[in-house]
Amino acid sequence: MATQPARPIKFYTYAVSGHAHRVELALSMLGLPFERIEVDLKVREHKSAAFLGRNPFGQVPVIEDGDVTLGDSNSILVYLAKRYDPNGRWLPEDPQGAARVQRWFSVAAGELYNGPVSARGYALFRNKPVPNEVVENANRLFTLLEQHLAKQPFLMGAAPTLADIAIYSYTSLAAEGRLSLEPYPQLRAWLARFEALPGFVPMRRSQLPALAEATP
Ligand SMILES: N[C@@H](CCC(=O)N[C@@H](CS)C(=O)NCC(=O)O)C(=O)O
Repeated sequence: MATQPARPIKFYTYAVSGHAHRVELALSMLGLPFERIEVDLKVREHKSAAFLGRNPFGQVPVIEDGDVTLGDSNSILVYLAKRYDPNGRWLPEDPQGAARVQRWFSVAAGELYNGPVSARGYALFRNKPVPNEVVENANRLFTLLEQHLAKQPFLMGAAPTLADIAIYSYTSLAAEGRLSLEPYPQLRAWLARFEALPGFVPMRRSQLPALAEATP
């Protein structure tokens, strides 16, 4: 199996998108060459005919790797690991391991989306109070993660996997949704452990102040 693409992977992104940050983490942690292409959500470039041709859902992130075009962060994570991580370090092949990673992808698209992602949408992009229900959703998830990470260093056990990448970005951005991680020491320790991994890249923050009107 090729462990490097023939040409740099094209990575369509938006600087403050946590979904896109997941993909940037995977590209970087797998040591893959890539070319960043900024999609300006503020001018609705993601709804242009050209971009809809790449992703009919009109969302970042998207990658193009040779003749493969893919949208959706979690599906891109699976593709990159299956194609470029021959040892299955980031995505176990065994039925139970694969299913457990998928379960965290479901959490990323479900509980994480309805809690921390949504809170950030209200607070950062719409400058509105975060509804109590969203705060409760987030704290329910953080409590569950806190208990889970008290037993093991990473979500799947001793080593990091795609599950950690899928959950990391928006959890680390909790404060931008006016959510506190103060009551969750195990969760904060996991964030620090993840940030110490080779290839870790922080989200690029430089465009943040201009973002109030850029509603993902
Ligand atoms: N399921 C998608 C969700 C991606 C997503 O919500 N992207 C946002 C930016 S964080 C976006 O492009 N929003 C614009 C829109 O939905 O119109 C994924 O996991 O990649």
